Amino acid sequence: MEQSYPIKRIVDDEGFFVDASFDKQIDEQLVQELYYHMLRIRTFDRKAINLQRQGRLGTYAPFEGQEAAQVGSALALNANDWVFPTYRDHGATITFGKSMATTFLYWNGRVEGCKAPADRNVFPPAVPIATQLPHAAGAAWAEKKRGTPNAAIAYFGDGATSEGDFHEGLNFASVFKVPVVFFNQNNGYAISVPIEKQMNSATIAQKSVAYGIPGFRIDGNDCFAVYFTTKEAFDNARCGNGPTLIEAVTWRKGAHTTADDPSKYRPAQQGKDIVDPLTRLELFMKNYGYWNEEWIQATQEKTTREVEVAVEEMEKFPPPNVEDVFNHVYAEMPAQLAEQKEAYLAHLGRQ
Ligand SMILES: Cc1ncc(C[n+]2csc(CCOP(=O)(O)OP(=O)(O)O)c2C)c(N)n1
Ligand SMILES: [Mg+2]
Repeated sequence: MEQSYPIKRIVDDEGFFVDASFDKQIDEQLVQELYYHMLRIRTFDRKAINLQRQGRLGTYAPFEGQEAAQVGSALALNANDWVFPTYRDHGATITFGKSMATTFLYWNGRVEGCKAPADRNVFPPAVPIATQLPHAAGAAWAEKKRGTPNAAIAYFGDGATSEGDFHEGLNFASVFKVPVVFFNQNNGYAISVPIEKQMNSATIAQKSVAYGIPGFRIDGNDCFAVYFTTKEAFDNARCGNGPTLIEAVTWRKGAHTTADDPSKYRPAQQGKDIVDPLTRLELFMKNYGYWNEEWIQATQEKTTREVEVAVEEMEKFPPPNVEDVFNHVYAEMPAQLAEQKEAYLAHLGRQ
């Protein structure tokens, strides 16, 4: 099966075309868009880790290493599509249009951080693994019934394929031929569990056969392979051809979250041979005449500034109302909870 699903690449580790037929579809605008967004979310990601270490942000799930998978897929969407992310896909949601300040708020435990921008359909990150797959199938079904050209994307990890919701989402979507793209980021691990202990099949892409839908296995660190494959899947979805399963093979460079220590379960050398997705795009830019030192410099300054402004915005946000923890659990507050609320407020000296 690994032979039936070889990893598709457009550009190799040295930044040279494997498939030069794509040359005609790649222009400066696309290259710069991919680079800008990948650098932007990397800057966000590294800043978030620093903020967490300084006690200015809660527990955070980093995505360094997965920038090409997240940006390449998000740039293939239309503004009216639906995005169903996990807790690791804020690179994709920021690229799609969720603000960085709102995303920081989410990682500070603020309910306001779950809010989608007015002009984008972005669900809050799904923490319960794979629950967003049936949601995405449902949203896509609704769009199909309404007769719109809109589609949905469900982001999920390798570990999510072991959940019942994976089957339910793919089965429903394929039976009803709904416009949804199941975008898997196979980053090798589900917390400390390596993929080979997670499943018995050689690839995730081959699971598409069971649902009678197209499946692609791509190099998730090749932003062009991700972008063009996701675009093709969306074109198909919009034409009424139903769902696609994409397995983007990538690598989580860092920890599962800031509360995790991967040195406890990952061999030190593992993943060291994988060329960083941004480095790969830089090599491509140098090889094919897209490298422009001035533009790179300006983009670095711009993204650094954007992240700084977002941090300021997050830190200026009014403090949370502690009563919210109690107020929004039940329509009518049970006596026991009312008692706990009263005791807590008294503890804070507020009663
Ligand atoms: C239903 C459910 N079971 C268990 C967990 C605990 N959990 C949190 S993240 C995670 C691993 C998920 O791995 P994967 O799907 O590969 O995504 P990744 O974190 O690698 O992006 C688990 C098991 C959970 N959040 N939800
Ligand atoms: Mg994983």
